Amino acid sequence: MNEPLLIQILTLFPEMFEGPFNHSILKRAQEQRLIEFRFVNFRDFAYDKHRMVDDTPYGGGSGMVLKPEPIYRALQAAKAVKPDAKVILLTPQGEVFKQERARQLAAYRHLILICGHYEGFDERIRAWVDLELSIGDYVLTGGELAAMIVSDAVARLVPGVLGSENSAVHDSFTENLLDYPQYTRPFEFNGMKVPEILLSGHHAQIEAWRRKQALKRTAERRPDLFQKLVLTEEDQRLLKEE
Ligand code: 4F9
Repeated sequence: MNEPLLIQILTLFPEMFEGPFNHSILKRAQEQRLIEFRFVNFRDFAYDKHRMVDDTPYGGGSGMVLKPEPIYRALQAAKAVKPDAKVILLTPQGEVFKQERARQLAAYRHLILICGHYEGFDERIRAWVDLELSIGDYVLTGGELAAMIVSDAVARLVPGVLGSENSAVHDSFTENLLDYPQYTRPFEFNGMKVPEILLSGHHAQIEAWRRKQALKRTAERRPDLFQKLVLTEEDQRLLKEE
């Protein structure tokens, strides 16, 4: 039995994670001991009598800034649990999180995610992290939701979490490609029918149709992804059809 992937999350609000992490696939993955989540509240590492985690900014200005000491101590404690942690800070200033990075992180045995909160954090915190990640160009109320998204995307790539059918899902053939359209029963609903090809039983033709739909959809909706694709001759032929 493999050791689970340990994801430790440094946050002032561990309760925020209870919903997303305790349902469905992430719940099962923890029960199966494929992944383990631990929460470190860095307020527990603030040693003054008011357990202060933030303070006013040097140089003036509005808002509060997270102090370095509680986060530093919490990080030392988290690192002591298991060697070779990859330490990640969630911030809009980080590398934009993509599937390729999720795949790389799923190969680690220990991740530490640091969630900033309030109006910002002391710049010196940056020196202690291996990687800064952004989940997109918007500002959240804190890093917690970003940490949940990163955790979810990484966890589903850990072998066993999605079951055996998972392995083929992220091969080079489907990378950077949007999904093809899918249908289930009934055959007709509100006058809308399922494409006949899907009922034909011709496996090869169905695969070709799906590939074509995925390529066309990617070209139309995500030209940025489409230009990264390495098209086969068959792909080019499919794209030229009608
Ligand atoms: C983190 C936004 C990662 C996007 C952290 C406020 C954040 C964020 N991606 N916003 N704190």
